[in-house]
Formats: sequence, C-alpha cells, structure tokens
Amino acid sequence: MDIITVETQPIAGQKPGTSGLRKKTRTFMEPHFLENFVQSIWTGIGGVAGKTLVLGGDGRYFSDRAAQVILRMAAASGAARIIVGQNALLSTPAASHLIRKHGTDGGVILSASHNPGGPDGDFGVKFNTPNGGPAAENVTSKIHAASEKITTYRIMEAQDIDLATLGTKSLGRTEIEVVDPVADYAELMEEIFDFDAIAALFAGGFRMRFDAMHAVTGPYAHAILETRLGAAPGTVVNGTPSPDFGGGHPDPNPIWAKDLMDAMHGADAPDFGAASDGDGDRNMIVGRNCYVTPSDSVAVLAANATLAPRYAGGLKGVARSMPTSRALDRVALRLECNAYETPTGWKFFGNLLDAGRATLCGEESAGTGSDHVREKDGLWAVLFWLNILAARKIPVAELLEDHWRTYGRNYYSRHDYEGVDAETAAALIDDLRARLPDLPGQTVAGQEIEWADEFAYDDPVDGSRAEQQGLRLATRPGGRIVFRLSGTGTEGATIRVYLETEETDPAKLDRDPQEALAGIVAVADAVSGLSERTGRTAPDVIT
Ligand code: VG1
Ligand code: CO
Repeated sequence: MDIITVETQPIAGQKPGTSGLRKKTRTFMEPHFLENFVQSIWTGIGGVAGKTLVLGGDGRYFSDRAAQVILRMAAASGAARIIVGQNALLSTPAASHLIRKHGTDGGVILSASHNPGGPDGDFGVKFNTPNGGPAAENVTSKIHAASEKITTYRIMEAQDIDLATLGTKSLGRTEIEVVDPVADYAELMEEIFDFDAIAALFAGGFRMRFDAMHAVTGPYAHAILETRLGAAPGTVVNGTPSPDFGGGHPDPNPIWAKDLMDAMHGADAPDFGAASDGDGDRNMIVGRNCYVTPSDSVAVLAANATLAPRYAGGLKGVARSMPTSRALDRVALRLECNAYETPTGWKFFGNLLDAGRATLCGEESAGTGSDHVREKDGLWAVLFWLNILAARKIPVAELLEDHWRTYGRNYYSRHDYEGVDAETAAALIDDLRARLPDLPGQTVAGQEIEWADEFAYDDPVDGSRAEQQGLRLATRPGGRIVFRLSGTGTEGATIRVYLETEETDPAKLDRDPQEALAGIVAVADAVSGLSERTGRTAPDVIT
C-alpha cells in the first residue's frame, strides 16, 4: 500500500488543555487539522515506529472518520500494532486499562467528554502515556511545539478497516486488533468489588436507575449491572451510544441529568441513581431524594473504602484537586493517611498513583478514581457505592447523614458562568490576582478575608511545578472561594467559582447548600466584581 507525504503548515491553537485538544467538531473536520495534530503527537512522543497503541473513544460524531485517519497515519509511520475498541468505542477508563494491561506505548482517545457532540458540537483528541494516564505537561508541550513547526504528515492510502467485527486485521505491516470494548474492563471491576454482595443486594429487590446519557457507558452498564449483577432489565436508561448523545449534553450533574434527578425524587423513586458522562470517566450519585455532591462522594468512598475487596488493606493516601472541597481531608486526618492537593485535571494525579503515594483520587467535577487505572472512572465509582451500600445496608441519605455527623460537613457548590467574553474573563482574573496581596484583613460583604493566594503545585514525585492554577481566598468563618477559568471549553471563556463553608455543629448539618453558602457567594461577587463585569446576574450552571 502507498504511503503518501502530504505538505501542510502549522495551524494555530493546537495546544492541549486540561484534558487533550478540544475544539468544535467543524474545526477538527477542516483540511489537515486532525492530521496535523496526530502527526504532532507522533513527533511529540518520539515517533510510533514499532510501537503499540490503543485507540478508541466515546463514539461521538466524526469519531469513525477520525479513527480511520489515525489508523492510516499510525500505519504510515510504522506502528507495529493498534488495539482498537469495536466500532472505535472505548470508555476513557477502559482505554486506560487496555493501555496498562497490554503494556502498550500509550493510546489515543477520541472524546470531548461531557461536551455535546455532533457537527455543531465538540470533538477532542487526547494522548495517554504508557502508564494509562493523560499525557503530562512535559509531553503535551512537545506535541504543541511539534504542531507549531509541522511541514508534512504521512498517511497510508487504503480502504477503511472494518472496525465492526472483532479480530486481527492488517494495514500494510501494522496489525489492527479490534477488541470487545467491555470485556477486559468488566473483568477488572469484578476483581475490585464484591460482585456477590452487590448481586445479592439486587436480588433482594434493591432498585437502581443508571442514566448512560446516550453515551459510551451504555454497553458497559448493560453488561455489568444488568447481565452480571442481575439488576432488573430497564435499570440502564439511554443505554445506546449515539453520535450526538441523543441531542443532549452528556454531563452528569443535576442540570443536564435532570431526568434522573426527577426520577430519584418522590415516594416511588428507586433506591439508587447514577449517571456518567460522554466518555465514561465522570459519575453522578443520587440516593432517593438525596443528591450526593462529588466532593462528598469521594470522601464517603475513602471513609468506607475497606469494604471493597481491593481496598480492604487500607489506603496509601488520597488526593483531590485544589477546588474540590476539603471533606476528603477530614477523612484522611482520621485515617491517618496522606492527603494531596493537586491542580485541576486528572493528569496531575498520575505521578502520585504511579509512585504508590495515593490510592484514591477525586475532583469536584464528578471525577473519582483509584490506582486501578490512570483516569477517573465513572462506573467504577458507581460500583464502589453499590459495594458500600450492599455492605452497610442503609439508604444513601442515611449514609451521608452518618458521614457528616462523624466528620463534619463541607457545604459546597460550583457556579459556572459560560460563554463569557474571553477578554472580560481574563481581566477579571488578572485584576483579582493583582489585588490578592492586599485582601487579607479586609472585610468584604461582611466577612473577613483570612488569606488569599494563587495556587501553584510542586509535584512531590518529579519536582515539576505548575503555576497559575486558580485564585483562592479563605474567610475567617472557615469559608473558601476559588476562581479559575475552564481549560476544556471551546467557546469564549467559562469562569468557575468554587464555594465552600465548613460546618461541624450537629444541629446545622442538613441545610440547603445554596442557602448555607449565600454569605460566601456574596463575598465572591463583591471581591471579584463578577456580576458587574460580566453583566450576569446568575450562574449558567450550579453543581
Ligand atoms: C474540567 C473539570 C476538571 C476535569 C476536566 C476533564 O476541566 O473542571 O476537573 O478534570 O474537565 O474532565 P476545566 O478546565 O474545564 O475546569 V472530562 O470528563 O471533560 O475529561
Ligand atoms: Co469525561
């Protein structure tokens, strides 16, 4: 087969963000855009000749075309073998597992995660390193640098590879192995959790609703929850992956998973509800009449971890992203294990997991995971909750109340302002940054600012430093506010405001979070001038 070398020139903006390169689908479909970036990945990792890679994604619009291009480009550059999920489908955690299980040289994941798909939606490409995790800064910066110098790319001229049927095929001298996307992952879950106990829970009449949001977890949830664990047929809803996620927004939060929220409220609601995002790495947990915030969820998992077989020996340490609430720290204190605070983005957990310093990690954005893979893992979190509920035999609401009584409660919420003019958003952050040194001691909206800084992270494993990772303010009554700009959006800027207060008074543990946070919300607005600067009177999304 012919390998052709195509002349090209650098395309601006091919800089990976929080999690890979995300752009409008139409941008990815422009001539050379995808090809330039893929060739830049090959350059950034020192070539793919003789290497083995994993390839798959969340099945969004354009994934099928992109997968064929990537296979032809890998073959043209001499890759030895590519392991591809059937129909180019692989959830992000399943891809991470395959990379690790086969000891490959990494993998390419096609996804824009929770962002909508379709010709007018978003697309994304992410490279994961041999540890199974998203490439760290030292690799993504090489990829970006390559994209700024590219002059040619290589691609094989060939027919499409049949990705619908399992088995080994070839593209020139490159072996293409099409694998069942679910099997290895399901096997791993069975090793981690007490499947017998969970099956007994379902057999006892426990009812669950899992909303796959028309995204990649559908086949995984059907196979694991219904087929292996015996949950009633119909437990999994919206379980067939669709290229535009049924026209929806596959982001598992109370706004975008409103159907699930509605189904979980009321007298006849199921015992347990959960949802996952486009690529299957996020999770949302809901009990009957009881939403569990992601920051609480990871704290509950840590506190009850020894109930799951894989973690029966205890946790080596825990880690959370900086904006995630400090509920997890309270548990770590009690467990006497290390607690790490990292910048936003799963790539920052990689070194801690590889070095055996942390077992469990979590982000406030509905990401939870452990050292079983190197990505956050939606279904894993759901199974972990099921394992705990099967062991403790109490409803979710009671489990949470018990947790707060034991550890105290961190009221927490994130307010997102989306599609803000990029310059306005940057100016807001810059101005606030400049004022940070003067804030301590000042009283703003009735609360005294105790300290304020800009978060920077020194990786304790490789010594690398990440700067400008969010502005933080603490108030005297124990409140905390974090401001940062999203690194995954594709339109304008998204300002994220993370709000937290601490409560240990047993009489005040069951307040409405937005009400409990009203004071700190006022401080956030006054200190940043957000509503005045952006003209917004309310956030677009509250989680
Ligand atoms: C967001 C979340 C972050 C998460 C990232 C990728 O990033 O805040 O916690 O790791 O998305 O998740 P940002 O920069 O937009 O705040 V996913 O499920 O989109 O891969
Ligand atoms: Co995701």
